[in-house]
Amino acid sequence: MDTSELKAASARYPKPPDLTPAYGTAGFRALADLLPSTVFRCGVLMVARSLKGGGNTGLVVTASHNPEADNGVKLVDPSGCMLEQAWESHADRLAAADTDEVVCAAVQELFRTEDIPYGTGVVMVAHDTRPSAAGLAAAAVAGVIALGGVAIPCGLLTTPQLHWMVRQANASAKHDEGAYFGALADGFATLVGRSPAPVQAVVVDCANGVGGAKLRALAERLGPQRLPLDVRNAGGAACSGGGLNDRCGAEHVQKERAVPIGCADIGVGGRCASLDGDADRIVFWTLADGGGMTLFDGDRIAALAALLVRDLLAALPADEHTPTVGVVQTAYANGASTAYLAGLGLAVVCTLTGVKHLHAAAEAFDAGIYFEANGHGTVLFGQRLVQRLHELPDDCEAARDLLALESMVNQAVGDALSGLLLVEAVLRQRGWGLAEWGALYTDLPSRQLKVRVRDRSVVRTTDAETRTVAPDGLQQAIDAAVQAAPGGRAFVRPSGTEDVVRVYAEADTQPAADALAAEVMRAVHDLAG
Ligand code: NG1
Ligand code: ZN
Repeated sequence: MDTSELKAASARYPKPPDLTPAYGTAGFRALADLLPSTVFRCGVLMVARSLKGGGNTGLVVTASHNPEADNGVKLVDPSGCMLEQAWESHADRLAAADTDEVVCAAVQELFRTEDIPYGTGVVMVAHDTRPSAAGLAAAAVAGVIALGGVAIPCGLLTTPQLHWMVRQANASAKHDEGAYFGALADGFATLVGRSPAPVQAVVVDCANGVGGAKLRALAERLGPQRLPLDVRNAGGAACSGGGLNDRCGAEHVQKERAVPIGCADIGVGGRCASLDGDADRIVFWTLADGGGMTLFDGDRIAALAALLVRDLLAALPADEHTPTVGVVQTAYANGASTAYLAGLGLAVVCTLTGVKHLHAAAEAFDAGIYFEANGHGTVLFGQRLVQRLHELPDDCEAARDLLALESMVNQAVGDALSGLLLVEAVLRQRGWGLAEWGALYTDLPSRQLKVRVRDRSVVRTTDAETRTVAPDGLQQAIDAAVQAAPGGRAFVRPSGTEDVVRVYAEADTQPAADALAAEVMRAVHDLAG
């Protein structure tokens, strides 16, 4: 393999000497200024992945819910899903190479160990709205070209749009943005039928990110008669004082339970939703009498999706194979939601944090519903079920609705725009408002905190991240704090996207959950700080 071109191109994207990037929960993230070498090398990697997988791959420059000064890169496999986990170590090795020679050697080694055929790999490259994004996307393109690949520049897209496009492209299906909006809007139209649109618009806070412009385009496609939307914090000129993810967006609302900026005029009972910076997460919220916020998180979206899927599958004609349905959560799922889903008679599975883990577990079912509490998730339909739905007669309404759902809900990855339509469709079909949705179950009071420590990797976990095995004494301290809290549950884990250790606590009352979280935070400070 002649690596002279790669070496010369790599020299234009030198790695900062002290930087050892690590592939985290969803790719690489760091301050944007540190990232050109990492993103260039990811461009190189995704050419190799394309050659190995025999289809287009994708790369999107984004740091999702992180602050505007950060950036990152998320990598898309030929299936449209996130990069195969076995390749994360290849990504780490390339990103950490200290010299251009080591970059070339790592690439040669990759081709050898993975037995990759030589050829022309194709990588679709997109980016979010961060000021650093276009420059970093150019670094990715340079990486693709340096390994003889073809880069397809896709410009400004949400992360789930790029995943969807890669999946469609490799299925030789229409994969332009118009086809994406059409799939979502047509699926929604079928699911809601001719039922009248609500009078009150849904207020959507777009975190001043890429979701703003994309939601506007979707709203136009849907038409106000189908779903009236009031788009806020859309970025650009419509930006209401804050920058990307600054005091707004899904992360802010879910973790801080605080009303986003730009939404101060929302009255009691208004139906609101917040997306994150790259529009792969959505949570709903409203203001209660007395001003407090009521949050409808990913767990609650999963509950709605589960009801819909369960009822539609039950309405199909009997078949010798009864489709399996499962719901996948993480340890951050509220305990009350887990109990509710289990009470519906559905299989409930708990995986590690990060949608790559949830997605893989959901694929084991004919219909697999997965949502992280933070609002990242989707509903997956297995091949066997989709084929059966297509074979059923046209007048089978349940099959028609399930196929509409499969088209509306992104099959590649969690998608905030799909999530918005999913919630609206289920509420509309059932004639429910937020009150009925909220009455499905009562959340256990919970609290999430972040702790800054010198080296978060000293915290190591087991049992789907619910227990720590290091540092010494931490789990005993957590156990003691949990014992003392009525109805208590708590765990800690190092974040894979931020330089923090996350603390989660649940208890019978909010003060008890707050106190438990504070106690666990102190233990992390004392033993891991
Ligand atoms: P980390 O920072 O590893 O906890 C966060 C979310 C994940 C996932 C990723 C990717 C929480 C507690 N964690 O990961 O669920 O969404 O970001 O964006 O919300
Ligand atoms: Zn995101």
